[in-house]
Formats: sequence, structure tokens, C-alpha cells
Amino acid sequence: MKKLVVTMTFVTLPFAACTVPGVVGNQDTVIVSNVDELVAAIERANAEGNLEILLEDGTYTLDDMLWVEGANVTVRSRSGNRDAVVIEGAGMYGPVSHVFNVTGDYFSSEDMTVGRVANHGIQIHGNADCDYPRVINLRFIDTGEQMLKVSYDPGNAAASNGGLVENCLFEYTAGVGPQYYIGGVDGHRAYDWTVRGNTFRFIRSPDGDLAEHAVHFWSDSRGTVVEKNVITDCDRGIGFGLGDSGHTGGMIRNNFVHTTRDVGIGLENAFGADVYNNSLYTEGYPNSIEYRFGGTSGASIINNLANAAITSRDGGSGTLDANVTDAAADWFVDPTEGDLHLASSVPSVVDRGETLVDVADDIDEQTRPQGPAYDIGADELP
Ligand SMILES: [Ca+2]
Ligand SMILES: [Ca+2]
Ligand SMILES: [Ca+2]
Repeated sequence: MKKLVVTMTFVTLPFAACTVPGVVGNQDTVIVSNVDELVAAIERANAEGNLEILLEDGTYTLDDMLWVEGANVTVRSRSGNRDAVVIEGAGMYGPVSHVFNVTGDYFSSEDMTVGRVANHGIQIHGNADCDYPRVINLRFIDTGEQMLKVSYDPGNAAASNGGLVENCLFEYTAGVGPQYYIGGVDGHRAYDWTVRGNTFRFIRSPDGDLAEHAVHFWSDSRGTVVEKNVITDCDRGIGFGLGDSGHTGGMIRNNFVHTTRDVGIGLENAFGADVYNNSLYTEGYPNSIEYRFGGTSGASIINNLANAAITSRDGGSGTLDANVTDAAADWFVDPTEGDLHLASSVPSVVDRGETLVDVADDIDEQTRPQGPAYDIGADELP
């Protein structure tokens, strides 16, 4: 038993870099200030692994995507200012498909803007068993397809484990995307990923078609945690599963979700998902949350605050408790801009929620409960 615990610790602490010899080593650091130096640094990273690449402020315009095959490679701005370092292609209709195409484990990208490419800002190759990527404080803009993609191969069992996407901004600068096959974070066969504290806006299709969700995990993904994100002016909000392509387990909690064309949270053939304490403002669609198809069972949908219905479709089943689905616009600070903080102490919301051990705080990281009981929705009033 003791041996098993040691093994688990080894696996679940991937970033204790110095303590995992043979997997992750100490990084050398290289500073670059133009695109040729960046490309050379990536080549070194692929040959040697264990390299931190710091970018001086500026715009880095690529002639070709950056393949990252080395393990434990970090790419980030030296200044820490994500608006001051831009790595870009030649636009959504240009010849550069990606900024980063990643197969190496422990890839970390931080504090930059990436985009203006034909396909993806970052693609994590689960099909190549690429594990433990970190995507932190990036701004993703203007990609021809999904901004951050986790790919898989139906013909092999490899999956991407343990990714973290935190404090990023995903947006189309024109207020709309180029087509329907777009999304924010799009994970296929991703295991135990966390998407936390990000903002998604204008993930929208230009015509009658629907864009993918701002956050979507499917194709047998499992254990996804989606929390404390703000989604606004998007076609669809958060999805676990789609059609026959399902999801297992996972948690969706403490998110603000404003959508304009379709569902805020959608479970489709999603087994055992927990949907706790989200606030949803849904325009142009009758349902804020749907749990759908026979493969959706064991869903637990509790303490959500919405202005539209929470609805089973096509045989989806679950447990519902303490949800409020008649929220008015003026209950929220600025609902059509995605600010779903409570504007006042609404009696049917404040102190009316169930106590949930899996929801220790709110979207502002305020401890729950304040006052005698949990508030419903993502915002606990102080
Ligand atoms: Ca893996
Ligand atoms: Ca309370
Ligand atoms: Ca609060």
C-alpha cells in the first residue's frame, strides 16, 4: 500500500521538476528577441529538452508553426505581460496553421498572446501521449479553428493527461469567428484536465450555424474540472460530451456563463458529471442547462442560478436540487457582458443553497458559506 501511495505522488506532482529524474530535469534558460532566435531556441529545446525560453517584448511573426517535441519546455514572456509579446502567423486564412504544435510532455506556455493562424493557437497531441501541459495567462486571438485543441487518435489508446488552462483570455477580436468549426478549449480524450479562471468572449459563429462550446471536452474525456471561468457573448458555454461522443465524471462549478444562441451548460452522454453553483444568463435559447441522451446518468445539478430552464432531453437523467431558473436580468450586475455577480441580495437566492463539500468557495474565492448558508449561483454575497 505504501508503495502505491509513493507511485501516485510521483505521477500527480509533475512539476516538482527537480525530484523526477529521467522525466523532468532542471531547465536551462535562453532569452530571445526575434523570430529567428525563437525558432533556434525551439530546435535546441527539441534536441535537449529541459529548456525555458524567455521572449523579450515584441511581435514574433512565424513563417511556419513551432513544433515542440522536447520534454519540459517552457515558453513565456520575460516581462510577464501577455499583451507585450505576440506570437502570430499570417492570419486566419494564411499558410501558418498553428503557433505551437506540441507532442512533448510538460510543455508550459505563459504570459503571451498567440493567434492569427489558420487552425489552432496551441494543439496538444494526446494522440502522441502528450501529458501535463500548462497554458497560463495566455491571450488567444483569431484562430481559424478551435483556439486550444487537444487531439486524439481513435485508432490508439493514448490520451493527454493532467493539462492545466488557467487565467487565459480567449477571444475573437472582430466580435465573431470565421466559421462554425471554432471553439475555445476543445478536448478529445483528455483525462483530468483543469480549466480555471479564464475568460472566453465572442466564440461565435458568423451565420446560422453554431460554434462549438467555449469549453468542450468529449470523445471519452474524463475527470475534467471547469471552474471560475467567465464566458460571455459565446454561442455555447460549457459542454461535456457531444452526441455519441461522451464524457465521464468531472465537475463544472462556480462559472459565469452568458450565451447568445444555445445552451449555457450541455451534458451529452456525460456520465456522472457534477454541475454545482454556476450562474447562467441565456439569450436566444429556451434552456440554460441540458442533460441529454441515455448515456447522461448520475448527473448532479445543484445550486445553479439561471434565467432559463434546466431540462432533460432524449433520456438524460440526474439529480436536481436547489436550482433557480427564473432569474431576472436585474438580479445581475451586467449579465450581457458576463458579469453575473449578484446586484443585490435576492431573497430566493441568498442563503437558499445546499451545502456542498466540493464547493468550498465562490468565483471570487470567497469562502462559502457567508452568512447562514450557501448562496445559489457562482457568486456568494459577502
Ligand atoms: Ca497520457
Ligand atoms: Ca450565503
Ligand atoms: Ca462573491
